[in-house]
Amino acid sequence: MGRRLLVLGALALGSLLGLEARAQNLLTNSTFDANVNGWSPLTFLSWNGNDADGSPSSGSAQVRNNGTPPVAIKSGQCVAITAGQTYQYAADYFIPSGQSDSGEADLILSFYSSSNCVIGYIIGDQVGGVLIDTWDHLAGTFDAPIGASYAKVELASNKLVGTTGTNYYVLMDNIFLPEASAGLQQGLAVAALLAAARRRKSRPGPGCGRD
Ligand SMILES: [Ca+2]
Repeated sequence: MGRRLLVLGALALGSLLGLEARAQNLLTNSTFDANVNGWSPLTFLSWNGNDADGSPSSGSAQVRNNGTPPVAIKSGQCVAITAGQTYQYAADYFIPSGQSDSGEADLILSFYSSSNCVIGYIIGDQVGGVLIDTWDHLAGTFDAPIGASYAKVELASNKLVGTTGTNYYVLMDNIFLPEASAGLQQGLAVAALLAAARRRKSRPGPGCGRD
């Protein structure tokens, strides 16, 4: 039985890793190939030709912050999610040097019960980075709480120290919020396969009483 379970587990893991690789991004215009359409508000957002992967045919989103520190300026997308599932979120960021203000690039994940992602806030999570003049990666994982039906992913230019009115800005690219988590689905699928194998083992059919 041990060998059968091992094979089943390996097959399940292989197929599930494939699922993760194919996981659909719930966000639109996440690589900013030509513009920043689809993100809101657009007031402090503009397209920048500096692409995280160095692609000449893509760019990134520039998030400007001319507020009085400490203050974060954000732009995001609201998408439907499933309560109880585990969600990963990730992005690349770049903070240019030579700015008179200092801060960080933040990626924020917030869960809501309402479809407008304005009212019905339940809980949120965020990751941030402060490296200068290099593309760096941000990533986090969070369980969608009971009662949540929508999630908002926001790009934020977070000015921590500086002067009022100065346009501190960060670039963000490759924003990723995959569909319901591979991790949890993988665990459930493996458990189901192992349970099925155990049921078959305990209910021998004609001519197959032993493994
Ligand atoms: Ca890009």
